[in-house]
Amino acid sequence: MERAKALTVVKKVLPQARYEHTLGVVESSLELAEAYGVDMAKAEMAAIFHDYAKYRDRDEMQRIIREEPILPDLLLQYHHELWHAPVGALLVEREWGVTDREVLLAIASHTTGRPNMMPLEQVVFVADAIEPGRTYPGVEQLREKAKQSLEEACIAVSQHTIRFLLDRQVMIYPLTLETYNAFVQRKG
Ligand code: DGI
Ligand code: FE
Ligand code: FE
Repeated sequence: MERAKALTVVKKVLPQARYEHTLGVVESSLELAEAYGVDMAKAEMAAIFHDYAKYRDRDEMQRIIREEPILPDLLLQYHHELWHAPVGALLVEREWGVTDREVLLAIASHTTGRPNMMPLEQVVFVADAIEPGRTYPGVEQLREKAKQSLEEACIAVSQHTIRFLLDRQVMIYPLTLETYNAFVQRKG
């Protein structure tokens, strides 16, 4: 799909602020892809669609998770914020005919990461956290990390997410922890 067409598609399903976040993720993904030798067209497509399902009806997402054997039912026991990534990948394929497995994987893993994320997934995972519109405390350190090492940046993003969840005393999805463990192990 053309970049312009993809942007039109997501603009229709996202509120303005979320659309602007998406443009930021596109910008950061392109920078990271270029710096780390990742396919820039794929990075751009995954970034454009990464939050495609963010505002989908919760009951609809629940039904999709139940119906689709490839989506783990375990998701339903955790916060609905986790659903839009895997459901989004599925819907982007189903509704817009995006078939590139790597692009779909990058959309699916953008919230939790996953242990063996390929560089394209890492790019979107990190870009989502550091795009220019993000202003939370610590984002500047994450941006610096991302300039030095993509894998180190994945650890830092995982670490930041887990710390955020612990502080709020909410349940941590196992894959969120598995991502952190795998990247730390790989580094050592
Ligand atoms: O969609 P975005 O807001 O751009 O960002 P995101 O997809 O990375 O994350 C959405 C939310 O998901 C964020 O507020 C943190 C939350 N989240 C990430 N991992 C977990 C989680 N929430 C729970 N309860 N458990 C997790 O493991
Ligand atoms: Fe998201
Ligand atoms: Fe996002």
